[in-house]
Amino acid sequence: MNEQRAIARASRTSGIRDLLRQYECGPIQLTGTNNALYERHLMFDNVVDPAVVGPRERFEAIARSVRDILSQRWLHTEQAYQNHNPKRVYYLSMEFLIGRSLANTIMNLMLDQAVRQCVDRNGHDWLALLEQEPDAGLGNGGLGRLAACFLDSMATMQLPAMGYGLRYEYGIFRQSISDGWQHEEADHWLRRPDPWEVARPQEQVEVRLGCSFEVRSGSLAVIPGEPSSLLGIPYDRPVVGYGGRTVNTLRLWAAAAPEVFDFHAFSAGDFVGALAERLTAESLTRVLYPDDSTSRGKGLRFVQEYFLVACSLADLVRRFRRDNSDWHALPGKIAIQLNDTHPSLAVAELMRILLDEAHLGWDEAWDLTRQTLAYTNHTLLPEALEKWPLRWFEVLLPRHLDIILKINHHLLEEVRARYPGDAGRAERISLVEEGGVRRIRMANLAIVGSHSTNGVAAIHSKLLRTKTVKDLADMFPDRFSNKTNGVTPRRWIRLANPALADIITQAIGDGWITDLAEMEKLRPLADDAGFREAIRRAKRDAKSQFADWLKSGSGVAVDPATIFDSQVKRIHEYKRQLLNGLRVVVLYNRLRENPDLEIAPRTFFFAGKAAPAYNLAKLIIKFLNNLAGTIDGDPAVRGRLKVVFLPEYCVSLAERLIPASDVSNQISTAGYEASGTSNMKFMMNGALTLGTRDGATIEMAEAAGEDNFFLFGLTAEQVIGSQGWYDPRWHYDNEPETRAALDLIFSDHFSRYEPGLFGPLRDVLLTHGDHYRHLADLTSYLDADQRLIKLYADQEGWARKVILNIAASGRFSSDRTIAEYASEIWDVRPCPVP
Ligand code: 26V
Repeated sequence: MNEQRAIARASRTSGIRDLLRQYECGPIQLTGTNNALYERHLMFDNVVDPAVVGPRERFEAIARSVRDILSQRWLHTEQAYQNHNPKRVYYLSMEFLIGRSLANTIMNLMLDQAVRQCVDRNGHDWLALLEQEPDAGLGNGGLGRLAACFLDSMATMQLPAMGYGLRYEYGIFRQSISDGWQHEEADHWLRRPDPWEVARPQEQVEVRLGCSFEVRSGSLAVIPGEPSSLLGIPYDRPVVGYGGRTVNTLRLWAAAAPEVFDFHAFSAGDFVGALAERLTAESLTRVLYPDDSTSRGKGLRFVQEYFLVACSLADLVRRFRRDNSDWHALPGKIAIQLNDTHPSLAVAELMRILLDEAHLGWDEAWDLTRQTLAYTNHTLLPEALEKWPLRWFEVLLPRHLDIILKINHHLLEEVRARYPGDAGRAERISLVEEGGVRRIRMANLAIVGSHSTNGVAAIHSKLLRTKTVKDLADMFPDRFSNKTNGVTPRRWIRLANPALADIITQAIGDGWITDLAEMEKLRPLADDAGFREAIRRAKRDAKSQFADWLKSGSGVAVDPATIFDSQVKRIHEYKRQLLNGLRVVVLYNRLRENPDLEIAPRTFFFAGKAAPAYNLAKLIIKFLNNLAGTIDGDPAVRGRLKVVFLPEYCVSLAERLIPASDVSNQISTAGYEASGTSNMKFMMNGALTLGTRDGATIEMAEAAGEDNFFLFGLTAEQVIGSQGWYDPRWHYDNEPETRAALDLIFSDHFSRYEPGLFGPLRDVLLTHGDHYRHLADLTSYLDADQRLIKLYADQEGWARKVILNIAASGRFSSDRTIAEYASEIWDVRPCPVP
């Protein structure tokens, strides 16, 4: 922690102002006068007259000007790393959910004041200009957003780190809602030139595959036995640390066909065929897989994962070899973190490089591989644990299969030696799942082939160790640890909620921005009436701003005087948006039964995407939308209850909604949500949590004190223990409010023109055993809700708890998480850029 504090202090002394002094165009000339950076970009990049440009050109010109300012610093950073040759971290991830970059980069460069002044002076609409930037939606949800927060923390803490990912042309699909149903549209976020990326074709790498591909009637077909190769073209994006001293790199790979033109096919008249090959190669990185729980049958996804691994390892080994002649130095110079099993082919690829290219012996290669790699698990859902058919390895990666089978051979020998006669254990630990289709278990490969395996919250790490991969944890207990997730306070407080950030800074100084533990200093201010009023005012303003934005963009009117109660995340049965829906139906029933009931008026916000093939999740979206429609149309509850399903949940929407929320719903079935990270963002922004004892919510409640949380429901042990006997019918038969809510839904009250529409919900909740325990938790959810509403009536008491929550949120900064990875897994230290 001391180290983290020192880093924090160092990065606060602004390096960027020195830089600007060196740079010919200081901040004042960023826009405005002749010859300023901005106008030069408009003139020379876009060839437009600055007097008549639209907002998109303005956005591009400002972004390019900002990039100019940081580019020198970006070069210096890489030079410092080359000069000092420190141990570096490489974060391999199939997803980086970055969102927008302009305002965040300007903030981290500490140029916000200067840019705002210039923009205002020119009479431009800053907010409209920011809206021109598309979200870089290169991820599905928590796992991808965590990777983006980690990059921010690593750069802020001046760690020599780099992210590696894929340059998807299409990010997570765009969601629209029509007649209550989700529709997916392609997110062509790169349609316009992206001002942040720098293509580096001179650093391309070649990836060899054991087969070829062709496009047959729209899908990719494999031609076995015909080896082929692909090119990986790197596109670099700057990652500016807070204070602007370090600018790290996120390197995204795009696939391309090798430049060898098939002259044979060409001269045989197959010009189109030869070009089609190019298109086939390029299609590999075309699109992000939008299903975050299963990869079954997705051959293209398997090739994508190998492509990421092969390109990144080739690149980082090339960099390592430039400065180090001895392969044995590898783990002293490089730490590779695998973000879930998605890049876990790295185990076999690094072995291949060390065996076939470095010509090391097996034992040496194995040692170096294990010491270099570390793996993070992000889910215990069995359907999300990757297992790839062995047949795919045979066709595409035969050498990797040899290596994996040899690793397995050694592993099973060790198991048999340590546990003689325990065939069941050997079968469970094996890297190969036998049965109809033989598959490689990627989590087992990642655990066996690395020196560290971690979960992302205490409860998750414990369940991982004691349940999901118990046999491996028994065998290698020292490899397992916990690293509770965190989020960056730069984007999630300072950028998203500047009014709150200013109030906090006025009270305790600005040290919290890079050392969130300082939030503790707010604790005594819970008893300060003036501070409580300031906090309340910030929330009121954020709510009004959100309401204005919603009204102007979509026409939907919400009342900022109502309690804003939010649940925003991917739609999944285990996250239980349906439980939240049932709560709303119960509250609605109470008002229908007793129209004079005094209740605090409330607005319930839902947002989130369903995987395109997850029909039940899509039906849940439809249900929530119908609930919204019916409640809107019912004069009995008008002005007292409102439900809003916000379409197209993304980083930018989270930045608007979270600061405006009073209540955060974190209500997964205990034991299923690995950590959650929106829970932390809500806490920092002064929302109180209604939640189950799951994921990091448990640690958040511990930090704030359980009386400052609204916890309810079964614990993970109780969920596991209820497996033999749980019967949702009991709740239906014995709880009048539960029964009335379900009866209302199944009477088609919310589906008047679509009778029977919600039959599948009845099946899930009553007929098929309610796997996720909705009915078991509904009454205690309502009790917790009641307690929360009671507190809301006492505005001073509410503000007190809000402050105590913000004060306790320090532990949930991704800086703390990264400090733990750096010292306990990576053994890397900051490398300050002079
Ligand atoms: C899995 C798959 C399966 C193959 C097809 C594509 C795909 C894409 C993503 C995933 C990952 C799902 C795991 C995940 O996102 N876990 C979330 O990680 C967060 C960060 O650690 C954590 O806060 C959430 O609780 C956890 O659900």
